[in-house]
Amino acid sequence: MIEKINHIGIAVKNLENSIPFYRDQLGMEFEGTEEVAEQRVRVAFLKVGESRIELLEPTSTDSPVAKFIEKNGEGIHHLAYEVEDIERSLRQLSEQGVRLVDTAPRNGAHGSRIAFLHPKSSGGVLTEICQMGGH
Ligand code: CMX
Repeated sequence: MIEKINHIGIAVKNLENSIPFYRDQLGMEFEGTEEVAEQRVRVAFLKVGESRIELLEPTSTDSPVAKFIEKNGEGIHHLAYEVEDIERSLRQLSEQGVRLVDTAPRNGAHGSRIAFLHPKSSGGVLTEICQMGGH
């Protein structure tokens, strides 16, 4: 089902303060920022081989990322795996009893379609599956 690790999401309070470490100190290729209104976050992507680091800044106090930072501080927020057919993957996971946050895909960055699995079903690691392209 899983093709590769698409990205690792890292919750930050402020993108502009966080980008220089990854771009300038670690030397990653900065691919730009984008607002994902549906998730109430602004994201920055930095390329690492075939994968990316996704920095997530909350755009409102009721954003899931704002709640995460309030509870845990800044840090690793989720792992995103790329799948070929997100509807099929969601169906298979649901049939196997995995608890889903999203029963249907929603819009992510870069025209992707994404869905989250509940961390209670995945050993405390918030897990995203994503399919590239599509909207
Ligand atoms: N990683 C691990 N555990 C997490 C978590 C995370 N990122 N976020 C929340 N949790 C845990 C909490 O610690 C809490 O555990 P306990 O019950 O043991 O205390 C439990 O999940 C419930 O957390 P909560 O703070 O009460 O929050 P909610 O139940 O309201 O929401 C969740 C939890 C996962 C359903 C919600 O954060 C969500 O829907 N996340 C997916 C959407 C998202 O994060 N979008 C932003 C990213 C956008 C993008 O990549 O484009």
